[in-house]
Amino acid sequence: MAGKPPAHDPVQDAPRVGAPQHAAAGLTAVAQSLRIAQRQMGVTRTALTLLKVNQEDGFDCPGCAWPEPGKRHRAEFCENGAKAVAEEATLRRVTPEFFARHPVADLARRSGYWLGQQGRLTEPMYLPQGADSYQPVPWDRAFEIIADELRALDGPDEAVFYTSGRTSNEAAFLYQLFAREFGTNNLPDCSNMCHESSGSALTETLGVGKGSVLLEDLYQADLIIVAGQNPGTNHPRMLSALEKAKESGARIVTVNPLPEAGLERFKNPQNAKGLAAGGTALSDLFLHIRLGGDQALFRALNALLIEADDSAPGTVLDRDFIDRYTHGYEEFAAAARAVDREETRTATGLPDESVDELLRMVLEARSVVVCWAMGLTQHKHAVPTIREVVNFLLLRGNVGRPGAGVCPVRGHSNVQGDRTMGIFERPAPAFLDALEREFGFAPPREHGYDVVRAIRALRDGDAKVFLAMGGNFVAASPDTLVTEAAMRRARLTVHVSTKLNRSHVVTGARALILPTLGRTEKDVQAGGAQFVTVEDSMGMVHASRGSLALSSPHLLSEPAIVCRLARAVLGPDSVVPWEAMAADYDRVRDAVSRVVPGFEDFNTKVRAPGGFTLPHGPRDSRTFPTATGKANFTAAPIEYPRVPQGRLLLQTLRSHDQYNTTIYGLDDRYRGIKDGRRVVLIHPDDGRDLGFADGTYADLVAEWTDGAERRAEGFRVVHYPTARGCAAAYYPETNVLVPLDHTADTSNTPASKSVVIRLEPTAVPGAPATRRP
Ligand SMILES: Nc1nc2c(c(=O)[nH]1)N[C@H]1C(S)=C(S)[C@@H](COP(=O)(O)OP(=O)(O)OC[C@H]3O[C@@H](n4cnc5c(=O)[nH]c(N)nc54)[C@H](O)[C@@H]3O)O[C@H]1N2
Ligand SMILES: Nc1nc2c(c(=O)[nH]1)N[C@H]1C(S)=C(S)[C@@H](COP(=O)(O)OP(=O)(O)OC[C@H]3O[C@@H](n4cnc5c(=O)[nH]c(N)nc54)[C@H](O)[C@@H]3O)O[C@H]1N2
Ligand code: SF4
Ligand SMILES: [Mo]
Repeated sequence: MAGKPPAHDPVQDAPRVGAPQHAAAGLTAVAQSLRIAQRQMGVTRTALTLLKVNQEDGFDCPGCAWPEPGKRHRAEFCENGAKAVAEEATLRRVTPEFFARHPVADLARRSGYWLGQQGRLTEPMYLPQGADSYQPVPWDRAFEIIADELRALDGPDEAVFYTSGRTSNEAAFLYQLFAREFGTNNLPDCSNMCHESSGSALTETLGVGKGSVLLEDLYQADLIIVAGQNPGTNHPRMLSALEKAKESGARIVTVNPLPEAGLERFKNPQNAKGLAAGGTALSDLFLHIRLGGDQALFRALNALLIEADDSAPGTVLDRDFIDRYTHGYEEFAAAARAVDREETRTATGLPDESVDELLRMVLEARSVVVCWAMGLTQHKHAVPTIREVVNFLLLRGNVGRPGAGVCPVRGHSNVQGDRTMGIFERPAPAFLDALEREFGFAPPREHGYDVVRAIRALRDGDAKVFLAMGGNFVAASPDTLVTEAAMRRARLTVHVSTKLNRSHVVTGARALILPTLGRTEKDVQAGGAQFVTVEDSMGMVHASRGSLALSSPHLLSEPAIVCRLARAVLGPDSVVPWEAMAADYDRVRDAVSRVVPGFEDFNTKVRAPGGFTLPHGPRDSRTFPTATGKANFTAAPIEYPRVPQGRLLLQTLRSHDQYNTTIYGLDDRYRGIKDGRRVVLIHPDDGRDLGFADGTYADLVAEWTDGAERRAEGFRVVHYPTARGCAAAYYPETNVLVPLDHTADTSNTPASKSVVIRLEPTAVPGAPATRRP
C-alpha cells in the first residue's frame, strides 16, 4: 500500500499493563471525571457545567444516546459524560495564530490526541490551493467559496454531505433539506459505520429500525441479555438501569469475547450500597463467545426452544403470538431444527453446558430484553445475526409487551434523531413525498452514497466536494490510507466542527474549517435564545439548552451555518425561508411537525418537562409495518468468520479514555492498561502458540482477498482473557487494517470487529517507526 499511516501519540506511548478490574464506576470514576473536567475547565466552570448535564432546564449530555430516567438526580451524568462535556467546554483555544504557527504539514504529523487537546476552534479558517497554512476567512467569503465549488460541479451527485451523530434534530433537518434542494441524496452518516446493521435487520423483521423498549421495560424484564456491548465504558449509566432491573428480580446474561468489568459488578456512586459495599454483581451468566459467533449462538438457542416445544407443545413457544402477529415461522423452524451442534461449538467456542444454562434461564423468564451494540453490528453477517436475535424474541412473544423487546443501544447522542430527521442516503419515498408537499420542490429520488460508497466515489473522482456536519470522517472510516488518498483527491473539503481533528489536515485541494458552538453553549439568534432537540436511543425526544458563553464570538450555530450556506448556494430562488428558520428554530420544528410522523405539535410537546416519546408500532400495539404486515421470522444460513491457521481475528474497539476518534487520555482503566494505546490483547495460549509472550511487540498485518497487506506497527502484546483465536486493539489506530470492501451484507457497515490478522515481531521493539515525538 502506498502512503504513510497517520501519526501516533506524541507523548511516549509506552503502555503499562496491570490486572483487569472486576467492577466499574465507584468513587474512582467520580474522582476521575472531576480531575479531567477541572483540567479542561477549571473548578467553577466544572461545577456550573456539570450540574446542567441531563437536567430538564439544561443540555443533553453529548456523550452517548442512553436515555435519562424520568426522576433525575442532581448529578445525572457519568464519568465519560463528564469527559465529553469537559472536552467541549474546555478553556483551551485554537486561534488563527495557532494555525500560523503550525502549517498543515506539521499538523498532519501530529496524533489525533494532540490535535484534540489544543482546544476549541475559534474562527472560520481557509486553506487555499497550494497554501501551507490555514488562514482566517470571513464567514460570507467561506460560504461563497463553497457555493462556487458546488455550482461548478457537473451535477449535485458530485457532492457528499456527511453527518456525525451529535448534530441536533433542527440542524439535521435543515442540512438534509439543503442537500435535497441542491439535488442529491448523498447523505452518508456515522450510522453507516455503527448501527446501520440494526436498522436494516429491524426494518425488515419488525418494520421499525429502532429499539422497541423503554427504560421501564428494562426494570420489568425477567432476563436481560447484553451481547456485543461494553456499557461500563460506552453507556455507563446503563449500569444504573441494569442495577435497578436486578433489584426488581431480573437476571443478566452477557455475551462477549472479553469479560468487561462493567458487566461484572457495578458500584453505583449515587447510592450507599455502591459507595460503601462492593456494589452490585450484574452478570448471572457470562458467555465467553468467539468474535462473530452470535448468530450461531442464537440459532442454537432457538433450535432448543423449538425442540422443547415439540416435546411439550404449546408450553414453550408463544403460539398465539406466532399465529397472530408473525410470518415465516414454519420455514424458520425447519432451518432451526437442522442446526448442527458441532458447528455451534466451532462458531461460538462455547461448551454445550453454557448454551443449556442460557436455555434454562430463558425458559424461566417470562419477559426478555436483548441489548446490543457494535459487537453485533460490525461483522460481515451482522444483519442475519440481528435477525436471529429477533427470531429468538418472536418465539416467545417477547416483542410489544412490557419488560420485553429489542434494545440496540445507540452511540452518538443524537444519531437516532438525525436519521429520523432524514439524514439517510436511502430515504423512504413517503418522507420525500412529505418534503415535497411541505416545501414544493421535487427532492431527488435516486439513492445516494453511504460512507463506504462515498469513499469509493472520492477515490474514483466521481465525487469532488465533501462537506461534514461534525465528526472525523478520515479517522473514523475504514482503510485509513485509502480514505486519506480519496479525500486528497477532492476539490474542496469542508468541516463544521468544534475541535481540531485529523479530517482538517488531510484535505482536498482547498479546505475550510467552520467552527460551531456545541451543546453546552448558549445559542442566541435574531429571534432570541434558542434551544435544540435530540432523540435518545429509546425514541424519547427532548430539548437541550446550553448556558455557557460562546467559546469565541466568531462561532455560528449549526442551524445558522446550514441556512447561510443554503442561501449562498441556492440563491434567492430557494423555496425555503432560510433566514426565518435560522432566526427561530420553532419555524424548523413547525416544518418537522408536518413532515415527520410522530412530531405533530412538536413545539408544544417538546416544551413539556422531559419531552415526549415517539410512537413505535411494534412496541405500542404490535403493529408491524413490514412488507408482509407482520413480524417476520427469517431463516438465513449460519455464518461465522473462518480464520486460517496461525492467524487471529481482530476486533477494533474503544478504550475507556476515548470518544470514538477523540482521545481523552491514554488509560483503559478497567482493562488494566495505562499510559498507552498501542496494545493488542490476545489469549495467553494463542500468545504461546504464536510465539508472542506478554510484553513483546508485534506489528498487526491484515490479510484480505485483494492481496494487499495492511500493517499497523508496534503494538505491545498483552495476554488477556479474551476468547481463543480472538484479538482486540483500539480504534482508530487500527482503522488502517480494516479493508474498505470488508463490509456487512445489506447494511454495508465496515466489518471492523472481524479483521483477519497475523502478528509479526516489530523490528525495533517498543520503538516503532511510525511513532513520533
Ligand atoms: N466513553 C465512550 N462512550 C461511547 C463511545 C466512545 O467511544 N467512548 N462511542 C459511542 C458510539 S458512537 C458507539 S457506537 C457506542 C459503542 O459502544 P460499544 O459497542 O460498547 O463499543 P465497542 O468498544 O466497539 O465495544 C464492543 C463490545 O462488543 C464486544 N464484541 C466485539 N465483537 C463481538 C462479537 O462478535 N460478539 C459479541 N458478543 N461481542 C463482541 C467487545 O468485546 C466489546 O465489549 O458507544 C458510544 N459511547
Ligand atoms: N475500526 C473502527 N472504526 C469505527 C468504529 C469501530 O468500532 N471500529 N466505530 C464506528 C462508529 S460506531 C462511529 S459512530 C464512527 C464515528 O465517526 P464520527 O462521528 O465521524 O467521529 P467522532 O470521533 O465521533 O467525531 C469527533 C469530532 O466531531 C466534532 N464534534 C464534536 N462535537 C460536535 C458538535 O457538537 N458539532 C459539530 N459540528 N462537530 C462536533 C469534533 O470536531 C470532533 O473532532 O466511527 C466508526 N469507526
Ligand atoms: S450514559 Fe451516556 S448520555 Fe448518560 S451521562 Fe454517561 S455519557 Fe452522558
Ligand atoms: Mo457509533
